[in-house]
Amino acid sequence: MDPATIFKIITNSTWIVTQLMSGQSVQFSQKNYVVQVSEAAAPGTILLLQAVSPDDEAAVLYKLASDSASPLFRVDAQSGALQLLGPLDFEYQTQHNLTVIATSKDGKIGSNEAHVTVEVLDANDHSPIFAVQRHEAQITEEDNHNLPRPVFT
Ligand SMILES: [Ca+2]
Repeated sequence: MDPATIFKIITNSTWIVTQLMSGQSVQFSQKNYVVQVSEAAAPGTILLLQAVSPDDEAAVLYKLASDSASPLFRVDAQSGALQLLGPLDFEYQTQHNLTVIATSKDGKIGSNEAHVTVEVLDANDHSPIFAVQRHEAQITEEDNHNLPRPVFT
């Protein structure tokens, strides 16, 4: 066999393998997602992840990777909705990095993962502080001189 033919066979095999590999796993619409959420946000869906299986577009299940387990987040297995479960705290953590895994329901097709960066936005969540700690005024009950008059000046 001449070298050109051998080269052609190798190239074709590589191409076929590449095609099989890419065609046989669930594919996310993006490899990396970034979402910004205010620390004042109420619990609920903050992002919708989307992955398709080359076999059947509906047969994809989503889950958080075990190292991304957190009491603050969950991923809905069916819809791919990333949900916020509790309050975020910018002062405590400004960013959360999560890995979401998509698998095919029948398990015949390879799973895939996407990375989600949740950026926490600061909100003014401190209690208001009065410059003067106590506001006091004395009003004498029977004193009806110069009314009305200011109590605080
Ligand atoms: Ca804050």
